[in-house]
Amino acid sequence: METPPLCEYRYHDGFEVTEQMLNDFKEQGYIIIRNLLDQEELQKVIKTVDGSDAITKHAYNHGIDEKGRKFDRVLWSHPGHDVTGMVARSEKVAGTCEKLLGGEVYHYHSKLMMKPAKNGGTKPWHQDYGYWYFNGCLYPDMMTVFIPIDPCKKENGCLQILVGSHKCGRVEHKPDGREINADMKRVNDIKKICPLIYVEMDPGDAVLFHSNILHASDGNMSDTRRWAFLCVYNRATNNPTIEHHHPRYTPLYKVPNSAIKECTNYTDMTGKDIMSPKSLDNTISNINFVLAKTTSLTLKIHIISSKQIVLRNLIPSRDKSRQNGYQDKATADSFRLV
Ligand SMILES: O=C(O)CCC(=O)C(=O)O
Ligand SMILES: [Fe+2]
Repeated sequence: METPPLCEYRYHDGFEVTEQMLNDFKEQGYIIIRNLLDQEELQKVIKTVDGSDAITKHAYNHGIDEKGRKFDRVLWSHPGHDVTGMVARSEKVAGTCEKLLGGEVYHYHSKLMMKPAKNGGTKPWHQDYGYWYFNGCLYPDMMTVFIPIDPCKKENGCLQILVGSHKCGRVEHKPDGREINADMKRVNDIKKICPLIYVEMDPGDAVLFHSNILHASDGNMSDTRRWAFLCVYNRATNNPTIEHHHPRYTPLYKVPNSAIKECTNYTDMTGKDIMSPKSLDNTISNINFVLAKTTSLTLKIHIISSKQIVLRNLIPSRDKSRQNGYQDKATADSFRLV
């Protein structure tokens, strides 16, 4: 299968979402916008995420891969009023997503994905909607804007995408022994028809992708860490039916792009509602975090309410009739947590 040309564009003064961009997003499931943030904006974002511990003090291990490598993240519900919040509220980020999704969006969450150098973990194949479906989001009218903080290249585990795979619909997600991710048999079949691309980007570039696109990233054994800032949006018309750990419809106060440069708040994270993975009985970050903390395949997961969990048996089954290998009521419940 030939690698298709990238659906890539460059940000410039007077940037507009074109018919071609809409068509690429619809048909291929993603677009890349080079230089979405200019140098000045990017430096402000870097100062906010890396100039103090205001954000990184909330980091937790998002998963340990089969080679023991780790991947940390910080996740927050609302944009807040610091520089990262201005980016998430900006016309060029949020407004572009509104055009691509065809209507008003709200901020579903943002996150800093911190893949360390030398020992950075993988993110296995998944669709974001593979998780968000279980949060009561009835439509896959959701998307992510992935903005590298560091160069994201093949060597340090950049994002990989199966082009056009969003058209395959929601793929089953199930525990792979470590985490809950897409059914690899299905992914391998999809790989035969949807070309795999490595989305190599420089800091300030962005890839905007549909919630049903299959994506993954490799481990990082290189000397360069791979951090990225991701903003996630949901259509206002897709208010989740379930109260869960990400926000239901909350109007997004958008700002002009100039607000990014005008913002001088690098440290006050008030209003972001940053997740604390330490409080299992309040907002648990996600099931992959829980899985990462356990050493055994025998897990106990119980959801007492949308805000309280304990572990219930998720036992690998030897029973051939349960080909998934897991008892699945708990699996379905646990998806709500991602
Ligand atoms: O940062 C990455 O490599 C992938 C992150 C991702 O896909 C996610 O958090 O859903
Ligand atoms: Fe993802």
